[in-house]
Amino acid sequence: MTGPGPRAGLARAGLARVPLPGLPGGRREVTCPYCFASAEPRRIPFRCRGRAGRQQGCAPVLDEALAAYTGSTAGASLPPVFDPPDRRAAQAGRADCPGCGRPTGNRVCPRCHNPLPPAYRDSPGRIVALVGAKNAGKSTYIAVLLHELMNRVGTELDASLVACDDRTIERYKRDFARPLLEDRRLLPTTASAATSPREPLVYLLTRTRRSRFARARNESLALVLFDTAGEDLRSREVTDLHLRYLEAADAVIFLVDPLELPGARPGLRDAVPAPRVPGEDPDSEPLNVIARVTDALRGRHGGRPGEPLPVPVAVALTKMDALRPDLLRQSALHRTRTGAGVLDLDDRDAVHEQVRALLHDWQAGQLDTYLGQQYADHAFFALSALGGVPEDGRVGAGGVRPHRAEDPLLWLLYRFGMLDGVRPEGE
Ligand SMILES: Nc1nc2c(ncn2[C@@H]2O[C@H](COP(=O)(O)OP(=O)(O)OP(=O)(O)O)[C@@H](O)[C@H]2O)c(=O)[nH]1
Ligand SMILES: [Mg+2]
Ligand SMILES: [Zn+2]
Ligand SMILES: [Zn+2]
Repeated sequence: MTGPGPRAGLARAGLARVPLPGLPGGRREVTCPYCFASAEPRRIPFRCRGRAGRQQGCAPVLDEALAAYTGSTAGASLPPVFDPPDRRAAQAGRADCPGCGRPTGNRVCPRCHNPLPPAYRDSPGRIVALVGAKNAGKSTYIAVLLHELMNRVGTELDASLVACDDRTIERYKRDFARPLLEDRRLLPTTASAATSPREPLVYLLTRTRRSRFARARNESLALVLFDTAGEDLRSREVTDLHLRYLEAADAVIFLVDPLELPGARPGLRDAVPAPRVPGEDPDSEPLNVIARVTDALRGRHGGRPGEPLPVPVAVALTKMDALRPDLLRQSALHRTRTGAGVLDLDDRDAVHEQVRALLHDWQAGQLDTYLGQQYADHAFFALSALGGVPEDGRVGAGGVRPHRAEDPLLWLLYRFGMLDGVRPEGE
């Protein structure tokens, strides 16, 4: 077996709560979740609230910065944007519009003019980069993860997931929820950002934490998901927006399709078709994809090449439903997650070790070794977004039945200090 021994893995997966990475000296700047430009809070512009009911206000004008960002003038006619008149207004988060005199608290990104809601400005925006080779299951995963967070998992965590802008609501419905969850059609291949500009989905996840000794308090996390096209991670010439997205990432979810690992073939159900000849496209091999992402992350974090990056990486095997059931019986991967509203650290360790063992069995231990060298903290997961093998471009007969899809996010919430970890069996 290559890579560190099981104890080292456990220590890493054991995850004592470590100071948060990626925030040297406490980040004062706000990173726009749309264009990933960073802005000093006192320079964040305001947008006039415009006319509302009988209230007088500025008329809408074409917002050129926003139109340039969305690539369309549709929806870009809005009340004007103005800079904070003074430091006090910027701090208070309210200013009187110089055009109409009405007070406003709406703020926008200085570069792309997308809204920066107060909860986003105040709570650390956590940009989660979702990456993986073409066909790894990224788009399907986004559709299912967000649905889980809005429903079952959201209830369990006492958390609400609210879109930060109307375009996120529309796009989630049109591109993810409607085709996959309602019509049960598989999602199309995500087009390259070079041909069709993509926008991140921006949500605010707010958790109410109750404790017996203190008042309940709300904690928010801005969750920014960018559905990258696997195609775009094949070459080093990633688009500018892409690169900024990766550079801005506070955490990475890296999806790996086990069907693409040559060593996993014997472990697949008979009904699963082999997607392609292994080794046919080295650019799409998981190791090469993560290496390109790592290069981009190094761009921001700098440091010496030998130093591990502080960004936590959740590495998840997707499509676990396609594995032979006997491979997973008796295993932590098969059981459903335990613990409600907390992260069960014993379960976490067990899953991490089992996936590691699987990767080594499948001659993909290099991935483990590489991640151990490049990142201070990586954790393995195994999930199924669909819960069954699709047929003829459609979800299987039982519908979408995700298995452990939320696990990587729960771990990240734990790493971000928003979810408690417990060891039910004691130390
Ligand atoms: N068995 C099984 N297959 C899945 C699952 N999720 C995705 N797939 C299959 O993988 C295919 C690709 O999934 P996508 O989500 O489109 O993959 P992607 O990573 O977004 O691919 P690109 O957009 O090309 O980068 C789907 O069409 C399904 O056939 C799953 O949970 N189980
Ligand atoms: Mg896709
Ligand atoms: Zn912006
Ligand atoms: Zn005005």
